Amino acid sequence: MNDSPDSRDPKDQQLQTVRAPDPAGGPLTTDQGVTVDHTDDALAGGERGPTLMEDFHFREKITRFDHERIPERVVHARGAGAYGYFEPYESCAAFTKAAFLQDPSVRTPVFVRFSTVQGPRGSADTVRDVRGFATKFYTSEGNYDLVGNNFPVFFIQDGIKFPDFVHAVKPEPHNEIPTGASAHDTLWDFVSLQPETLHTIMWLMSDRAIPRSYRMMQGFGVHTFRFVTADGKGTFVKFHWKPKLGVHSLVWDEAQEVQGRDPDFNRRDLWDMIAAGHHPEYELGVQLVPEEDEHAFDFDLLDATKIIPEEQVPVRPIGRMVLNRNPDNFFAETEQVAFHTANVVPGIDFTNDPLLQARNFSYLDTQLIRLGGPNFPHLPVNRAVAPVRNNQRDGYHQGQIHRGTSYSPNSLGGGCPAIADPSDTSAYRHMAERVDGRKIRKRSPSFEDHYTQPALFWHSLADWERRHVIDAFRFELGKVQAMQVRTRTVEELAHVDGELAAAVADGIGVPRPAAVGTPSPRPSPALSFENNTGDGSISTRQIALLVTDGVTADRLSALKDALNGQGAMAEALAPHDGTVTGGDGEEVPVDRALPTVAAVLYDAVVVPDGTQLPDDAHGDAARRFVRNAYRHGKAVGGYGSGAGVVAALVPDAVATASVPDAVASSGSSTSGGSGGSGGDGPVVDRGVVTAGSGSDAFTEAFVEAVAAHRHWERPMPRG
Ligand code: HDD
Repeated sequence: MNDSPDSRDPKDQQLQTVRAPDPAGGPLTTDQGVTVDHTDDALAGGERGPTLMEDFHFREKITRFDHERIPERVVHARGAGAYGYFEPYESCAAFTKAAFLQDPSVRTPVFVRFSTVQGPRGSADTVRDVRGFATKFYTSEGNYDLVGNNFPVFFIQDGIKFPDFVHAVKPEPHNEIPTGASAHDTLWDFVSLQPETLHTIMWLMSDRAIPRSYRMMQGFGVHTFRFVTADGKGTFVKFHWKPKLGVHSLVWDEAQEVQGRDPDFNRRDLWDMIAAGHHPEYELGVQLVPEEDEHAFDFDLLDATKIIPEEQVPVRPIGRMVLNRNPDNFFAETEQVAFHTANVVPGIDFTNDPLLQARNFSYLDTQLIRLGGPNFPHLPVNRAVAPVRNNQRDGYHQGQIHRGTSYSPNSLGGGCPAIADPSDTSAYRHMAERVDGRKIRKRSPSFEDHYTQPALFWHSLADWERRHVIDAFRFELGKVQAMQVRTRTVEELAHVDGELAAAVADGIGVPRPAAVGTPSPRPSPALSFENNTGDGSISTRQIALLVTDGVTADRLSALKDALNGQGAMAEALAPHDGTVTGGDGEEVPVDRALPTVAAVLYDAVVVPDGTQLPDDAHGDAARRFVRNAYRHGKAVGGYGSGAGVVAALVPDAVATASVPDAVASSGSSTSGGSGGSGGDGPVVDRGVVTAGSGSDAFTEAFVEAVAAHRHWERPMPRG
């Protein structure tokens, strides 16, 4: 919470008026404000007697507890939220009159909720899944919700199929297995029968589905929306969020281990970074298509299973969003926030995308059951900053005291609230799009091509990304019991790419499908991770420095300072908390005890000069740490005697090639001492950086290896 009233944004000021009184301000009370002096024993008829009905404090306390839970979201139940602001780079008046997109000096408060889709509230963060990326802009013209995902496409084309899709992907109905995962029969049964899912399934099998951090993934509005100018001119628009830190993923093997080591991995990361002042930042970009070009594409703009390749219509940056404040209370804010695709402001309108049209019904409907009635817009996190005046009344949990009449027109209430004057350009007016047609239940033929864009995605990936996609298909389908479902899915994949289908078939024990004509569209480089690496910094990267008694203290602290100076978060990990004794007898502070963490929770590791890895459980833990970091493609560094330790731990191909001569001989796993002499290096091989001493050159090379995120050329665990 920002406690300085002057620096609070308008939303924070509003929230301040409803923050509960300071608990330190007086004694415990009941809900009625009656002071309580004893809350550990219920009122009873005698020391060993029955609890008395008249104990109103007991009854109130238990009743309130019994009613603490509300239904979780039917999808996107697991999430994490944060406040922040959005500011446009320049006026967007040429294509939209939306007030929050006009003035670069005006910051609009936002609340963002990130989520997984399939799992329940308590499920793990690092499952293979789509991530929700929902933003509520508290604009001066009312709330605007951009309820997007980290994929630019969706599984189905018409919202009427949403319950079918969700029933298929959710845990199986008889045993509620698996939690948070799509690797089961019903999802793949649905996919194999519903080719429109294929494009999004390709994204789901890619590393996009296991983001390293909510701060390192893109967001997409998915649908084609409409911008509208003050003079009523419409332009089709697709929204893109691009993270400043680039798009980065975990390795699947690692993601699975993180589920056990830290099920809160992504939400903890978001919270900790905001708390530490490393505010996540995203650029908002738009793809704009003039109305007259509506039919200029070989797909339908209204089809949410399609992207507009960025090479065809470039993404134009229009502003940035910074998340800088953690909520005060998870339930009150992150759980009770209610997004709705129909929360739009003047200047932003819908299209006839049938998925969007369905959503415009579903989100309002779901909040009524989830939040218990129609007054959820008054919940603090949902309240608009813009003034709200209307004749909506009563209902459960009415939190406001309305005065005067509640109908329109009225004369007794002075005609208030007045209807906006026709000349008032700030009023929301739907675009007067011409609608003309017969009532019909039929998918447009322009939605029929289900294979070209999955193939476009496939052909746009780097080799290592494709390997991961194949492995993911093999993993997921390998968990499917029904062989006919495996076979049917592979037959569908053959329409995307023959080699992909064959590679998957070989892994899951079904025949390779017969060759079919697969499309080979021109790749879209923007789809590959390799072209979304961000600012190339090591900001917020978690770097483990493995230390023990004997570590060379001055080099260690120079390295730590250098890494932290570039925004990384370097931590000294030792077998125990407290301090270790450096080579010259100095006390070296320990940030964390090694047994409480694991390599999968870090982005990189260094074995500094002087660190001892004896042949015991502590040494084993440290060795496992280095090997795991290596296996998952992370930067691994060693200098002085640490270079030898690294050499002994990582496979020969890397180690012997990369360790400077001067230190190769000191490379036993129990080596200590004060480091190598001469032949300083550094030597760099696929992200393994070794040097005779911890010089600035070592730091520089190591920073570069960390900035690369992962070194995919290394052999990685498959599956
Ligand atoms: Fe949805 C939640 C994103 C299609 C019905 N959806 C929800 C959330 C996100 C999305 C990010 C979580 C919001 C939060 O954090 O509270 N949904 C999408 C995207 C879609 C999409 C990007 C396709 C482009 N959704 C979709 C369809 C329907 C729904 C087609 C129904 C016809 N979605 C819901 C819902 C949820 C929801 C049932 C559950 C909780 C909630 O709304 O508030 O109404």
